[in-house]
Amino acid sequence: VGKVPYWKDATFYQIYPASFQDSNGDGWGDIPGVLQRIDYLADLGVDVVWLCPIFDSPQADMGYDVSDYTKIYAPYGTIEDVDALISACHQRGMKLILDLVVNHTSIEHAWFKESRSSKTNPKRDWYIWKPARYDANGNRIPPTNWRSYFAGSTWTWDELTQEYYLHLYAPEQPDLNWDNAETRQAIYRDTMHFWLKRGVDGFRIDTVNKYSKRTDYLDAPTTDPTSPYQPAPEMWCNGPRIHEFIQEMNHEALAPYNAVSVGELSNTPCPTQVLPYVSAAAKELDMVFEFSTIRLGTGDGFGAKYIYNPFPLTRLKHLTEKWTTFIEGTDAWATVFCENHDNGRAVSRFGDTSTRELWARSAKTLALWQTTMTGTLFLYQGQEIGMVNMPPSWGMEEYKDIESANFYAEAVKSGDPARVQATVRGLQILARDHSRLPFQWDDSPNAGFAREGARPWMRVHDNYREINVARQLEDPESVLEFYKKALRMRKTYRDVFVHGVFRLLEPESESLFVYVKGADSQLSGRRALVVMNFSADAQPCPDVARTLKCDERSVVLLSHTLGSGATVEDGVLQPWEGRVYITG
Ligand code: TEU
Repeated sequence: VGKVPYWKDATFYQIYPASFQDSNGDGWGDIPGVLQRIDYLADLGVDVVWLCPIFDSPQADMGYDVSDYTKIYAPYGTIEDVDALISACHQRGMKLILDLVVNHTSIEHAWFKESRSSKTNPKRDWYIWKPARYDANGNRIPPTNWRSYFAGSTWTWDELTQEYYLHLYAPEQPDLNWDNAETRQAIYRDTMHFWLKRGVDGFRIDTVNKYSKRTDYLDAPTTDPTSPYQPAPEMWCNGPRIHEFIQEMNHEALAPYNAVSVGELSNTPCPTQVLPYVSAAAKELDMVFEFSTIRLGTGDGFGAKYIYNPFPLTRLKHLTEKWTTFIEGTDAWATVFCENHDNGRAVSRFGDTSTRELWARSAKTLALWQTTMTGTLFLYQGQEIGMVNMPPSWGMEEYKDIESANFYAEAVKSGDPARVQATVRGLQILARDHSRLPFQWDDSPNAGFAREGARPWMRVHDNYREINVARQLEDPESVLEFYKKALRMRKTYRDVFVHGVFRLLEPESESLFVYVKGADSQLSGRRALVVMNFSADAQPCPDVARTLKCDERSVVLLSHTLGSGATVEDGVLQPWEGRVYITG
């Protein structure tokens, strides 16, 4: 591997600031709290910190509704705190990236307040306004039948000027009109230039494929007869001018600062539509998140997102293969992740939490999977200690997310008890809330997230005394210590893990996840064999380990210590056991 940009080899760590560390007892995490924990991140092996939105916001969608891009939401701290965090990261050789949310603003943003004030306001065209339609009975209906991501219409009627405005997400998140060049310039100036000049190193770019909408505003075909509103992502994802806009953004606001970028690409088929965004020659984005793996188990179509859809291991393997190998022979780059703030916890979804032992083993085996894959690795806070979903015994009142609340309300409104039950079950596995529970630092009241007596904004998990950082730091066999080892292994053999080719073996197995990583595409040089048992039963170790001459000496990492007297050559993989061998 020759000289490559730092972000390819880097381990990124996503912080959800409201839930990471509260420093002042208000039950809401803050930037001084992140500063207190910065050495923890450095020790873990983090290279780049990604901070979810900290900007001023009425918090209709946890800060993904920004009312001022240049101010910090007061409970998070001050702009000086951000400066201090930038320095603290840089002093430790780490970088800091912020979340750029510019598909939409909050309704409280000054631009929207102006835009909605009159049809002739100079900023009217900065958002997307359309007149009403009327049905056969003369009732006013929205300009199109589109369903928003958070349920209901994508259009909200504004009494003052008697028009609808577009919002792909909540009514509190009106979409900016990127077709207006003045709007785009304001976005670059007020968000990107502002923060890059202050020293941040780049951005995770929210909903990056939705800036360009189709302009014909057609109704979507009816796929959900129970609702007046229909899924219509083809109307606003990967639209006609999207690549022009992102190239412009890169040219005017990323490249001049050498800023790193990772864009969020939902609803984008891989590889055909993904490649144009991340091909280096296109000069658009350094990296993107493609969602097919992390969406496993979600129901088909928008409205059914929380109707859980079980999937076989072969599906997980197939998607992993597809998303990893699509870059081979191209100038594009991939990302590796299995958690973020919009999905349930990986160990609860892909692992096994039925016993303490299986929880630990499967959390480590998932760590092996992630740390051996090609591309830039992203970890989400708490993943490294195996944090799990909320207990199923918790009621709906513990779910605070707007999306969970709206999907639940929609199910209740349907009057169909089976749908309510299925939605609750789906939310217990998939809700965005699970990953937003307070971080579990230690066994003190409030898990060390907030001081004793504080009231955390979300309930602390019942299991915080068993699963927490302090306890895992003392235990060399803990999930946390395992992550550290696996991250070091990833760096040591970066040629095979970060940069290598991927060849899936045993593709039909529903229990084993086995692959070879090679430093070269002929697999003639250094190789790694990754063998993982994704099941709670012991499995015969595949013959390939022998064929590739993998033996005890070539094992570099084991997910758990073998029982006394056992050796890796016994030919048996214990439940949820994972092994990595290096040969060649
Ligand atoms: O998410 C964008 C998005 O389309 C989905 O991936 C998201 O997970 C949501 O569940 C759709 O149903 C981004 C942010 O990550 C998310 O937290 C925000 O709510 C959203 O944008 C709006 O800004």
